[in-house]
Amino acid sequence: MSRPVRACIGIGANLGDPVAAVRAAIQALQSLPESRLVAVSRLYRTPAWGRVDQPDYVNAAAVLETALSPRQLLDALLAIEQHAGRDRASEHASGRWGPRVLDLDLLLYGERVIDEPGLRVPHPYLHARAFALAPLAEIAPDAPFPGHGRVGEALREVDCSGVEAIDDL
Ligand code: A4P
Ligand code: MG
Repeated sequence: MSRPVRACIGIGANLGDPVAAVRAAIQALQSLPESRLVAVSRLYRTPAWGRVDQPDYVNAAAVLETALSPRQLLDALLAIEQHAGRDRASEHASGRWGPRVLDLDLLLYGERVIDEPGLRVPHPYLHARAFALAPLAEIAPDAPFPGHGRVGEALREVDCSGVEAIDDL
């Protein structure tokens, strides 16, 4: 195994049973090859961002130590989404940032900056999204966030109203 890198994953869901979907995604992350799950945040209830005419989301974040390349990791995340029953065809009918049964985003991959077709890291909207930064800052406040200092610093720049950890689980 080549030298592992710390990768940060954002998890989100707002259709069906979102709490169960997020938990199942965490289980699936635990089983990824050449990877070790090193931290998982609490689950958060968050107001929908981007398009507000949809249910609240459940969001969480995870940190993996992985020897997978960024592209291999993204492909593995997309496979987990698909396994969860995500149907991109019907989602595209409802438009960008619409509701979904499970969404996994590669938020950070060490300190790498990647801009390739189908793969951008850091995730292009991470700096603007309290629903992703709040769970991530819970487990990795000092993670480097290229272009924005560290995760904890970026969190202080966003509006976190309505983003709340779910305690009664
Ligand atoms: N892609 C490129 N870079 C990445 C990356 N770093 N991580 C490509 C993940 N995917 C990446 O993804 C479309 C394609 O982006 C993937 O096939 C991959 O090749 P998608 O999930 O279908 O995204 P989308 O809906 O077309 O747009 P976008 O901006 O990627 O949506 P997001 O970021 O997934 O956001 N509000 C709350 N409160 N909580 C949420 O979790 N999520 C969304 C969706 C909107 N509002 C939300 C939430
Ligand atoms: Mg996504």
